[in-house]
Amino acid sequence: MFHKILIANRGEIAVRIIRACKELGIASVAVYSEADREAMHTRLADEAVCIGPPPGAQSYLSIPAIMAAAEITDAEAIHPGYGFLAENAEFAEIVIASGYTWIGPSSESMRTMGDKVAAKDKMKEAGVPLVPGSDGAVYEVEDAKKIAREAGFPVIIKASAGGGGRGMKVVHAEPALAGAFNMCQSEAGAAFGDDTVFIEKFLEEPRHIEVQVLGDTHGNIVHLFERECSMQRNNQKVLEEAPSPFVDEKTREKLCEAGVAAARAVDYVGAGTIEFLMNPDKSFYFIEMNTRIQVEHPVSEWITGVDLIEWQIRVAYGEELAFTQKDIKKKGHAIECRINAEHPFKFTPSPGTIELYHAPGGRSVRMDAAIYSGYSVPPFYDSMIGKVITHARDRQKCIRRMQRAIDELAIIGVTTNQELHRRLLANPAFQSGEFNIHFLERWLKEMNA
Ligand code: MV4
Repeated sequence: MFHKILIANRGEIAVRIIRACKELGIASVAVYSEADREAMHTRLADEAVCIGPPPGAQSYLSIPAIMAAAEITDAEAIHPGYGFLAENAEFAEIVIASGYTWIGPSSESMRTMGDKVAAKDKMKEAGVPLVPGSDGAVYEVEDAKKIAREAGFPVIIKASAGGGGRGMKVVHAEPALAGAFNMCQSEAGAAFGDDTVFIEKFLEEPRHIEVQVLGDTHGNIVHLFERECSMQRNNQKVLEEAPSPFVDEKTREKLCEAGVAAARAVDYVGAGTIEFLMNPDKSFYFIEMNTRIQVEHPVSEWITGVDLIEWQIRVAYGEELAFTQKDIKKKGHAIECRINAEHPFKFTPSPGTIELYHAPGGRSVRMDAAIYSGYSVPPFYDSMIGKVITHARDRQKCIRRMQRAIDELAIIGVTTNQELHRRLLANPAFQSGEFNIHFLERWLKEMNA
């Protein structure tokens, strides 16, 4: 096994990875910005190297600074976590070319999935269902019109280099198409240095459901069932759960099989997520693949008993998965509430010093966070400061347990979205499982009105 791993990240995910290293007997190296001298990941790792000034671009996104830290500490492998450089194929290539192990998929997998047109091409070949629309890139307004008429309005124009909600335009009728098409093209060129766009039928009331997969270097790929991720605002998930309350066993089988087929199509190694949109009639379509560990991975860990970070490390070392698909059983229900340092209804960031932190505990409650009493939340990064995860035999018990955990959580000194979670967990639409990607934004608007 590896003797030493460098974690190219911060916050709760850096802490999660350091904890996994300790349990595997692997030494950990934290990298930290000048704003993170007192951060939890800096303190918990066996070694810590300062990599630059607070802004991400000068620290957690600085490839030279991170490579230098790996060299001076003699680390053998680099775990990128999520965000920052996690889906940067060039970084993965530099890591490998410099003689380190990349704890993640091949740079080829990352590059294919990062290019949404190339990704959809591969998925088509693999028989994974795609949203009706253009077969590949669209370059001319006239072609865009033809494709949109065929698919039927509304349509959505997406940047091939975009993803995660960036570089998209919805068009409701033909008169708006040319303007939106040209705008999407030029904005994509400016934002990503690639003006390639494609067109899909716009699904109006879908759910966002994703499949967790795990592959090794021996050609084995398994899924860890699906996660329901529809509870979001501005493309930021707020609460996730597994399994999805909307997915029946027959749909689950097809969905998870499609997830494995998608991963197999790019010879996927490591932990990955296939995102699908699911219509009210339960038809589902691939939209993109995330080639990294995700924030919400603990809900999949809890319903399957698989430690995803441990297996990311093991398969990166070359180990074969110690279980097959039939060994992976789905047990009970898990929910994750993301705790953000922000106003619960205005969503304005609230950095500052945490005067008091008390984590919830008790049966089947997990808190993944990187905070402590006296810690100052820096203003330079994401507002997510932790996650509460609960598990129970069924969804209703899991909701009750989460309500209890959210009530127990105490964070004083910075404003958090704890009250949003309290209201959401009590909401009848959430409790019945009848919601889609629009629910949260509509509900917030309603509450304000
Ligand atoms: C869509 C869509 C409707 N129809 N594609 C947004 C994030 C990116 N992963 C894809 N997204 C969407 N693609 C078609 N053909 C609606 C969205 C979308 C969305 C998807 C998942 C979660 C939240 C969302 C919020 C707004 C729009």
